[in-house]
Amino acid sequence: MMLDGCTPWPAETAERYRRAGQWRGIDLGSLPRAWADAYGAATALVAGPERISYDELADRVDRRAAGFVREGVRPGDRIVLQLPNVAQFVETAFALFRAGAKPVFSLTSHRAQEVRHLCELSGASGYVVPGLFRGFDHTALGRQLAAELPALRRVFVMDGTSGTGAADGDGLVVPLEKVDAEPLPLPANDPSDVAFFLLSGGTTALPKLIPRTHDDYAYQTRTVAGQSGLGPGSVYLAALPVEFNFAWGCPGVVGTLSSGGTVVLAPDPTADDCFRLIEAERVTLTSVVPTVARLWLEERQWSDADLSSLEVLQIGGARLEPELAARIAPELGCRLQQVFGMAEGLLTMTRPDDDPHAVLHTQGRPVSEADEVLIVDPSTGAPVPVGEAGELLTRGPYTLRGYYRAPEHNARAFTEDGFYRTGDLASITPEGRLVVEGRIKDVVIRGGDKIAAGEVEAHLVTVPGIATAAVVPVPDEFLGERIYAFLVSRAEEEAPPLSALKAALQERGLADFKLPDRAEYVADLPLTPLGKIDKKVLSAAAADPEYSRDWGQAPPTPAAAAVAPAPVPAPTR
Ligand code: J2J
Repeated sequence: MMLDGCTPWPAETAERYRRAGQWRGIDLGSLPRAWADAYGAATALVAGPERISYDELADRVDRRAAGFVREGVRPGDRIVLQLPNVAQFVETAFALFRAGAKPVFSLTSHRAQEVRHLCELSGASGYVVPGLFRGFDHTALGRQLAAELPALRRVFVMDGTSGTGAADGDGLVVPLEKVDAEPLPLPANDPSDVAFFLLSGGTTALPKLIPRTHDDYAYQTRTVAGQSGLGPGSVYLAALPVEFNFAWGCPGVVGTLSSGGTVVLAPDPTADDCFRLIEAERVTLTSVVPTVARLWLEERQWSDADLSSLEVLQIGGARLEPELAARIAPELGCRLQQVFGMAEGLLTMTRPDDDPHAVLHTQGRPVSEADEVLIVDPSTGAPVPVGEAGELLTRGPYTLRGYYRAPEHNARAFTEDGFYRTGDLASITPEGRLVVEGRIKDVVIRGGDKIAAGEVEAHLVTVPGIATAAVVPVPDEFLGERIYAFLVSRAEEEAPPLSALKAALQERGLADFKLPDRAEYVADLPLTPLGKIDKKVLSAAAADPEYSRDWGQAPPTPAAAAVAPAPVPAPTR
């Protein structure tokens, strides 16, 4: 039985995946103990000065799971999990699986807007926070949300950090280290039920939740780990935040642990930290977004770190320029693996035996023989000839059949026969390799972070003085894309400058990575023949200051006033 609000695979499809051995009836909560039985004293996790064996990890997971049960966490409960790359992330996620609860993975950069939405949508009964982290008081946010949302009964605060009113005895705030009790015999999870929720990169004003089942995620991680040749000698560096599907399960943390390897958690993806860890821990595999790869290449010229252990660098999450791709092997001394993926499911990767041209210019083949991929004309839905670009549609044993509690959106995001409309434009080579050509979804991919234009627009129009807002990506050499906002101000009211807009959005509690990089006021917005805002025209205008802002309409009304861009921030991924 699947959790209410989720869409199961049709029974005969599920049966097919079981018969083919893709779904093997695995409960993610049982994995740490199974791994301990297989790999015992070997090092599972390296986090800061700590080295945690498989035995120790399983013991901690058992104790924490019992601790959660003692704190009132019940099977089926949703718990928002917002921790950085620390051992507690891994321990807590598996302890929640073990207790039958369903973690909802949140980014540490999420603020009140995002976390409130995640708590509300999931009906979360708990929120796990890092206390005071990078200057933000997550415990205070937890208190505020608990006051607003009756379902939210506990805020669990990570060990060793502080925050407003941590553990002051009112029973709401509980230190994570106290979530610890004598192990209990706990019931197993139904492998076809939801294990946890990932956040969608989104296309709508409100982010969506992606239910991932025990069986589908176990299959994804096992398959990718197998294809990546992972084994007990492998050392995976989690350079990206572990709540990102790429770092958690592609093969990432879960795939590496399933193979008896060692996971090294990097506090952030900077070259300084990561090069030091690659050298010290003899890392063999890591995964980054193109922006991080570019930073590493720049830094490589100044660093004498020994990176000779690194065999494979996976790059994915955003378009990889062939020019950057070509620099990886010669300058970092490792093999490049291109990865195209999505929290919703489908993963494609280049393989070790692919010819060099395919590795540089394609995103490789789907990881499962059961992945079904269609390229269709976005307006008619008809398949396009091989080699031509169209919208990528997919279904398969680890691709969702519906977002959580989103029936109306699901009716648009899936075809009647269950294919997920990815919103990506792609083509397939005659050899069956995917080439990402662009996208039709209304999303900005800024250094690997996904920002739904509609979400930022919905916040911008709440700022006094703003009548209409349209957000589009603008190409950027360093981040790939930046966020460009076209705005129409209200007559008689002062048009707020970019700094005031950002301050207003931050004040509303929107995560920093979603703030516009540039704002331009225009007299009106261009419309398509159907009367929708013409984002193609706006994207062209954002990229070219000379582009006429009269949008081909008469009479021309310039009134454009560009505001200076922000300084380059460090990428969060
Ligand atoms: C162009 N665009 C890409 C690529 C993803 C592995 C790797 C990435 C993700 C991920 C992931 C791209 N070239 N190589 O979950 O396990 C864009 C597409 C896609 C969206 C999904 C994984 N790789 N993209 O990035 O859910 O637009 O997952 O639909 O964050 O990123 O974003 P997300």
